[in-house]
Amino acid sequence: MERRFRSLRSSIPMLALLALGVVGRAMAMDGAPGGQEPKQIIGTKSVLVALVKFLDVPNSLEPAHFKKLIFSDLNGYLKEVSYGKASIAGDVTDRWYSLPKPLSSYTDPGINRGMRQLRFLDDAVKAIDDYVNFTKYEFLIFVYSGRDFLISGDPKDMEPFCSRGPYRLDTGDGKVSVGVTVAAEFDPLGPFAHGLLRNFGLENLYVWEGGKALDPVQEWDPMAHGYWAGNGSSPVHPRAWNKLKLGWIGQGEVASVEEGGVSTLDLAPLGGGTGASSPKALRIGVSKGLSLFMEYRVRAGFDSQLPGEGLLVYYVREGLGEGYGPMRVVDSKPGTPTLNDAPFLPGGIFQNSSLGITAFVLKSSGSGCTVKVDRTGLPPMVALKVSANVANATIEVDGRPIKLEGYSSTLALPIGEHALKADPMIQTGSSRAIFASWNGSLVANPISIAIRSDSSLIASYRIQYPLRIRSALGDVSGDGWYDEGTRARIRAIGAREFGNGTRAVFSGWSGDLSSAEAESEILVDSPKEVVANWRRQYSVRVGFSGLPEGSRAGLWVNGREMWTRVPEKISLWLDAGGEISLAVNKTLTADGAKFELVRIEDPQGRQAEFPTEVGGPKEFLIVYKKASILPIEGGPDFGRLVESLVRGFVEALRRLLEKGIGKALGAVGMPSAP
Ligand SMILES: [Ca+2]
Ligand SMILES: [Ca+2]
Repeated sequence: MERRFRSLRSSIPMLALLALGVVGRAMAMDGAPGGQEPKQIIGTKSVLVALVKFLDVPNSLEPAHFKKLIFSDLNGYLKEVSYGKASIAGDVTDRWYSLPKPLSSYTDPGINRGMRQLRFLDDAVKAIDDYVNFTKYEFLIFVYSGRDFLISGDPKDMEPFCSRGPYRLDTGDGKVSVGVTVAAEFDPLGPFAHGLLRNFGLENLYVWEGGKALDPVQEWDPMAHGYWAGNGSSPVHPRAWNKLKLGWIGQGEVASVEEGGVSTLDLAPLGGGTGASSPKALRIGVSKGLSLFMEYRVRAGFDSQLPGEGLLVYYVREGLGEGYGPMRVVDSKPGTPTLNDAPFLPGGIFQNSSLGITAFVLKSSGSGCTVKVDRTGLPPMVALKVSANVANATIEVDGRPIKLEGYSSTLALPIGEHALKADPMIQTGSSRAIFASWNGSLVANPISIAIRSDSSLIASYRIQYPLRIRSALGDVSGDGWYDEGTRARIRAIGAREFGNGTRAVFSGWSGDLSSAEAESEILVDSPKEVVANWRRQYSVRVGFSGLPEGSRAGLWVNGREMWTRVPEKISLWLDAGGEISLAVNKTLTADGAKFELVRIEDPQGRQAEFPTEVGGPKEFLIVYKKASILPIEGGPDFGRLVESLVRGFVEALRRLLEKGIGKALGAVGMPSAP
């Protein structure tokens, strides 16, 4: 429906001046320029709602509907937009009164529009005159049965109209001067509001140019398309210029800025009710008859169906007269065809360099808008707030270093391109900060930005903390700087040999981390220091001599036997300073022969003894020699005896052999002598 209203409304053709007042009855009905300038509308105005039906169009709605629509809804609208200064009261006729002719008599295209309207008015007045005392009312609202041509688009339907200011009517009660609104039975609130405001003297804001109706205001005033907001259910507020004329805004509620001056001021929402203490508009008298207005519009109350919100800027040229476009809205986004996005939002700049006026919208909220107006005519300056998430950062602006006061500083810069460079790194006590981005997303540094309005830039830094790893012996990795909150991986090489029979073995982390794992994680949420702990160990190497290659040789270490195959050595690492018990077998058997321990030697071949405490790297050679006879149980003395007995026996046999009994001896299988 909204679209249809729009297209119908904006296609209304230019119509001839209404020819009603041939003598002293100058009147302009809706759609035709003319009429009287408004007077102040303060207090309660008397209104008659007269219901009239065409001969051939029965009514559908009852008087009660209009009692609510006019004296509740329209009255509510009036009270809101006038901040309680104006209201209406009055009557609705007790029933529908019949017009003498059918609908077509009032829509006949063969008769000019003005004459049709006059015919309707005359017939309507006559239809109710016997029942109504016209002198009681300042405003007449005639409601005709059926539909509104502006909504239906059907040329058989009648089009509403209204007078600008009061209109003189001849009645049975004499001549009366009343505002006249004519609207359709099914019309929503909007057309009634529009009609009454025009009765108050406000002018239509369409511009008639080249035979076409242009709309330089669109949705932003009920005297333009704004009375159709919400499909006509929520006509918007008249703009401050109109409210000034009706006395709803006082001159004291309108701010101004002198030529050459700069001023920052708050504006209350135009529809914000009576409580707001800030000015409701800003008016700059530019030249005789030409003013620049600024007002703040938000979607609230009857402005709830506005197409947008923000600071509305418009020019008003007084005295142009209706139909010549006294009011022109400045489109903040001229790249889009409608004025729906016309208001300026925070960060937006209105500029008219030929008038030397610049306005910056600094901020806005539901309760107000802060605007800085500069009439110096100088190149406009804007405020740039530079912040950092670390204290006392230095930011270079156009090559000039600016040390921030704490976390932020505000600079005044001319509108245009500026280069900013943040310190790549800031050292702060035990931590440091690394530049990350501007405003959380732009990583370039330096950065070049176009600043058109008061802006802010935040340099974001990543905080880093040191992780120090102390290690007296072995190798470690992971020492360095980490982003705050990182889980750092640290690692100790399990063991490190020094090449001299000494090595270090990792035994765990201490300090800010307690762990036995050589590879560990630590949360870096502050400076951290970790100590890698190590045990020193010495190598003990034990070799064997005098034993056949491949034979098994053992070493007893703390009561447990380790063994090797000759000539491989036994090699072990022992904790420095520890007690140790080492031993070797006194006798061994290899290849069926017995070997007995001769002595323990050091690498220099000197007699040595096993240590009882690990005081350094050691190397030993265990010297065995082959025993002359098989081992016999019973002790070394007995053994030696047996050995000597065997030796004697063998010697005797050798002698016998030499005498020719060798074969017999070979069969015995005796071992050969060493
Ligand atoms: Ca009468
Ligand atoms: Ca636009």
